[in-house]
Amino acid sequence: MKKKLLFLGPPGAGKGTQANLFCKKYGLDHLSTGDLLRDEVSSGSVLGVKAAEVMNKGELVSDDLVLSIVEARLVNIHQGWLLDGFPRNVNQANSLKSLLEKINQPLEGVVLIKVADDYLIKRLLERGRQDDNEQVIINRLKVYREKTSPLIDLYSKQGILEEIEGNADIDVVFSCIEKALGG
Ligand code: B4P
Repeated sequence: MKKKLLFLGPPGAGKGTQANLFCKKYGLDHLSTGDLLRDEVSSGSVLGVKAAEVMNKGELVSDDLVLSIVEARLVNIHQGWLLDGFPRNVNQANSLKSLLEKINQPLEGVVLIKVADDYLIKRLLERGRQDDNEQVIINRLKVYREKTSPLIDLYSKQGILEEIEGNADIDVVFSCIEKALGG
């Protein structure tokens, strides 16, 4: 089973849901930039207040902040890790590449979880997090298409991309991911 992984997909595709299950079963460290940013927001720090403003509009938080959070965590993990929600644009992907070269831990697999927009909007409205209202969701989908989706081509060209249909029961999606990663 591959142990240095990245989960990619539109907002609400189930990256967090699947990453949690996968990390529990295979003992990987789950590094979710969304969760880490929400922790920063809850702490009430200056950075957290800034991040909340951006997240509540459905925009991406600054690359510098996200990168500093990821780098601080990743350098201390040696068993295996799963990046969830990072990278989210080409600049973050390039920074990740340099970081992984520096710590000599090459990326082994990228899982793209695909779900059509109609289902995503419905799921996120049902979840009802602070940034889950219709106008913000539509902006998050736009940001995903413009900034994150170019990464699909980038990882596909590297031959490490696995595409998974995410519009199915959670356990069915999980089995497909396991199979794709060699489980
Ligand atoms: P994230 O926290 O990454 O959240 P997400 O993309 O909205 O959701 P995810 O795909 O993880 O869906 P989940 O499993 O929860 O990002 C939030 C914000 O943080 C971003 O908009 C951005 O502002 C900021 N941010 C994060 N990373 C950043 C970065 N690298 N750079 C800059 N900014 C960054 O599932 C969603 C719902 O669907 C849940 O209710 C779940 O129960 C349900 N669900 C899951 N799988 C299902 C299934 N198979 N069937 C039915 N329902 C399902």
